[in-house]
Order: sequence, then C-alpha cells, then structure tokens
Amino acid sequence: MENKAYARLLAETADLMEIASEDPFRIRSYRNAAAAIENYPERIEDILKDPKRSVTEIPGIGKGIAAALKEIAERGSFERRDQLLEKYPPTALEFLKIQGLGPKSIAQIWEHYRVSTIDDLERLCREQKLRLLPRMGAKLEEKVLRSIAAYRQSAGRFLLSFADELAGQLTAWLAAEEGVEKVTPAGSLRRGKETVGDLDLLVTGPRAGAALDRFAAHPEVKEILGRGENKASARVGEQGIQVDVRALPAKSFGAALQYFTGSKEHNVALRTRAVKMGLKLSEYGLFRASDDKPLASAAEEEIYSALGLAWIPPELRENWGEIEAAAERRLPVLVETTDIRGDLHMHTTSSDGRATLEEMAGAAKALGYEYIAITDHSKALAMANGLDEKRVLEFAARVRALDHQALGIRVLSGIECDIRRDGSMDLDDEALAALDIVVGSVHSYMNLDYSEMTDRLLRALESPYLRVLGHPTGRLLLQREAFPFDFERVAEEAARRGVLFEINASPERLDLHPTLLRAAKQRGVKFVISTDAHHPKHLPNMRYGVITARRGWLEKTDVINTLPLPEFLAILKRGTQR
Ligand code: DGT
Ligand code: CA
Ligand code: CA
Ligand code: ZN
Repeated sequence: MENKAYARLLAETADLMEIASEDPFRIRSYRNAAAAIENYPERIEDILKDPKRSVTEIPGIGKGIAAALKEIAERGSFERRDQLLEKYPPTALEFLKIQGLGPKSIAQIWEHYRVSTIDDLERLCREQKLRLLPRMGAKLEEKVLRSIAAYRQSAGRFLLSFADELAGQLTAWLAAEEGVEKVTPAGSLRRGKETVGDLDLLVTGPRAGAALDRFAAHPEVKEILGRGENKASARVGEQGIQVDVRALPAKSFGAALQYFTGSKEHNVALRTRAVKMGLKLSEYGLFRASDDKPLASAAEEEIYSALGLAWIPPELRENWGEIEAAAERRLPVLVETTDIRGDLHMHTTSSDGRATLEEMAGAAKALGYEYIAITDHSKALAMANGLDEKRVLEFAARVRALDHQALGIRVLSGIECDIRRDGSMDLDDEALAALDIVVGSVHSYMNLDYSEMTDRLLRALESPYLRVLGHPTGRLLLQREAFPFDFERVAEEAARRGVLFEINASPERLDLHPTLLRAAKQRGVKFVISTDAHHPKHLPNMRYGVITARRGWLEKTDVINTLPLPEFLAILKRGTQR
C-alpha cells in the first residue's frame, strides 16, 4: 500500500471521529499524522517491515497511531476505524463531501432519521424534513440540494494532476514493451481539463497489441473491465480510476488521436463541417463521402488541414469558437510554460509553508526563473501563523537586505493578505506599502450572498496596494464551488485599476475557470499565473496553471509574469501610482 492510502484511512477516521464529536485534539493528531505520512519521502510499508525501525521516528506519529498503522498493514483497517464504522455507515463519509453539511449536522441527521445515502438525504430536503431539526432551515435544505447536484457532477472525477501523474507512470510502463513506439494520452487529459473522468491512452508500434497484455499485468491494475483485440479497460490504483488503452496502426494514428482527444462537442462540430464539405470523418480517417477515398489519417495536422482549418491546440477543443477561429486563421498564439519568468505566490515556514525562503528561492532558480515573490499569509489566518504588521515590516527589511546576486534570483517581498468580510485589507497601509507586491485573497466568509460578495471584492480593489486578486473565485475542485459574485463588474473594475487576476496553478484550485478567463480578458484584465506553492515540489505545478490559461485562450501578452524583471517591476510600480 502507498503512503497515500495509509494517509487516507487516517484522515477518513478523523472525519468519522468528528461526526462522533470526539476530542478535537485527538482528531487533530490523526489529521496531522495523515499529512505527515502523505508527505514522507520514504514508504511507510518499508519502515513497518524493518524490525530495527519504528514509524514513531516520523514527526507527528505517536504510539497510538503507530499501532494503527501496523494494523492497517496487516489487514487494511484498524480497530478505532472499525468501531466508528459500526456506529456510522461508511456512506456518512460521503455526506461530508456535501457542502453545507458539517460533521455535527451529519450526526444529527443520522440520529434522527437514520439516513445514510445521498438519495435519502435528497429526499429529506425535498420533503422539507431537514428544517425540522434544530438549527436547520429552508435555506440549508436549498443549499444541500444544490451541493448534491454539484457532488453528483464531480463524483467519479479526478484532479488533472492525479491523472497526469498516473498517465506518466503508465506511459513509461507501456513504452518499456518491445515493439511499442509511442504512448500518447488523449481525452480530457490531453485537453488539460481541470478534472478527468477516465484516462485514454493510445499506443502505436509494430507490437502495440502486446502493450495491452503488459497493461493488464501492471501491479496497480485492480480489475479488468474489458479486453478486446485493440482495446483494454481497467480500474487502476486505490482510487479505481478507469484507464482505456487502445492499440492502433500508425496509419490511422492521427485520426484516432483527433477522435479520442475530443471533446465530444468539438468532434460533433468538426464532423458537421466535414459533411458539409462532402467528406466523412471518423476515428479511422477523413474520407471522400462519394467513394470513401481516404484523404488523411496519419497525422492530426493533415486532418485539420484537409478540413480547411489550422491545427487546433487540444486545450481549445471544446467547441467554444475554436473551429471558426481556425477557419479564419485567427487562433490565439497560446502562452507556454517556457514563457514564464517568475512565480508570484508562495508560502514559507514563516506561515504555513514547509520550506524556507532560501529553499524556495533555490528551487525557483533551478527552474530557470528570474524572480519570485514570497507571499506568506497575513494575521487573519492565525491557524497558519499569518504575519502581523510588525512581522511584515521585519520581513520586508529582511528581503531588502538579501544578496539577490548571490541567490541568483530576484526575491520580491510580498504577502497574501486576507480580504476581510467587509472588503478591507487585513494589514494596515504602512505594512502593505513596505512590500513589493500584495496579493489579496478571500479565505473566510465564503458563503456571503451575491451582492455582498460583489461589494466586498469591489471594496478590496479600492486598496491602492492591492496588485493581484488571488484565487479569485475560491473554488476547490471536487470539494467547493466558486463563490458567486458579479464577475463582470469586478473584472471591469480590476481592469480599470490595473489589478491583476491570479490564475492559481494549485491542482485543487485552477482558479479561474477558462470561461471566466475569457470574460475577464474581454474586459481588459491582465493576469499572473502563480503556484501558491507550500513546498519546493509544488513549484512545477506552474504547468497546470499555464494549461488553464491556454484553455482560456490567453496569449503571452496577457500574462504579466512572462515579462523580464525590469518590465515586470515597472508594471508593479505603475500600479502603486494609480
Ligand atoms: P472524461 O473522461 O469524462 O474526462 O472526458 P473525455 O473527453 O476524455 O471523454 P471520454 O473518455 O468519454 O472519451 C474520449 C474522447 O472520445 C472524447 O473526448 C471524444 C471521443 N468520444 C467519445 N464518445 C464519443 C461520441 O459519442 N461521439 C464523438 N464524436 N466522440 C466521442
Ligand atoms: Ca477520458
Ligand atoms: Ca474513455
Ligand atoms: Zn490563499
């Protein structure tokens, strides 16, 4: 079992303990242990097997948890978890994913109605029975119904980063088979969609079929769902994501790649165009309709070209206007990861990050960046040890005194300043003025209604120190919806005031959504792409932010952190003089 699996069992138990309203300190110790294990560089399993070692050597793991880990290794669960699962059905854990329902409400609902499936919960809301419980009301019923709908949409989907890493592993595994030339991810992963339903891999080569056997033999394959001559499907890994592997002849590779990349909507529009031209398009190729004469199939470019189109980058293939743009030769020249020269949102051990300023700077330099901004949290996030005014001034002075030459990278002093409920900044002007860059973010009161949230953000934009609006909609993929506000109005105001919108590259955020990026661009907003890294290993997440920007049709000139340092600094300065 992977460390992640151990971590998940502990975290899940902490959730159940919360429903059972157990001691908060004990719950916290389970959560801390889960985080420690997930990030531990060694395999827990190896330490457990070694008689000379003990898992208590991992910070955050005490005797109790060590015993639980041993039990998990032996039988896949442990006593505390089993007891809790006797009291509450495992589906109660699913309830925790319904936004608006905390552990206490879940316990209450269980005590009163013995309801434990999402369908039953939905029925309770529709029959207006939730409101009969203490501290629950009609508003909560509505919210729960909305959350259930959102949950059903996201159930069975996976983060892009998760799918991407798995695809990398499987690709290497399959490519090791002799006679396999190329393994290419297709589907939503190739389009860079923020969540992925299943993985689609295409294999070519003289013995591509042999790759299907090798796939079936992968140690993480849990269940074969189907196996034909040219296709194998299986559930893979602890989470059981479906993977479809297809073996293809090289001569139809382009047509298959085009077809299986999708999206379905893009393909439908493309086929309609083909039909109008007297052609037929399928996963096997592009053919003349009258006599089935093959026109193109080996490469995607040939197919788009034969349809009178420029080749369309996969990120744009959503039928959001890309086919028309390709026909008129006005596709955007999309921003690329190699265009990025700096990362402007990251945390260190001064707040809730796991590495020092020097370590983050070193890792960023190794990625070839010219500049970074260190943006720890502000004091409102007390749990994250956010900085107050005094610490901000000390930090700014410390950064001014750094030998940037020796570091090999320019470090900017920044802050991720909380935007308070009323839209004011969490730090006074003197502190903000001392910093090179201020990112403002909403971390609290995310349940304000539409007009309150709009006013809050508009007020935040009034701060002359705010340079970047961090993770603007607060969404957490597969967990929390974007908070609602008048996006167009806020974008217009941001454009007017020269406040940049952040594209947060953290895989669980990828905030802003591509359609919002386009709406903002249309209103004159400029962007920065930042990782929100809490550890050097998060810095390469930049690529997911860039993919998101590309899905929003953004070009290099839309993204300010593609600028060389002097020009970037000039833009920051212009902002402070507005
Ligand atoms: P996912 O897996 O839900 O994240 O999304 P996709 O886009 O990867 O969808 P998937 O795996 O069902 O199919 C892969 C591609 O195959 C899809 O993007 C387009 C193509 N495809 C699948 N079904 C159809 C269909 O009924 N019509 C057309 N035109 N294309 C399809
Ligand atoms: Ca797929
Ligand atoms: Ca599929
Ligand atoms: Zn944040």
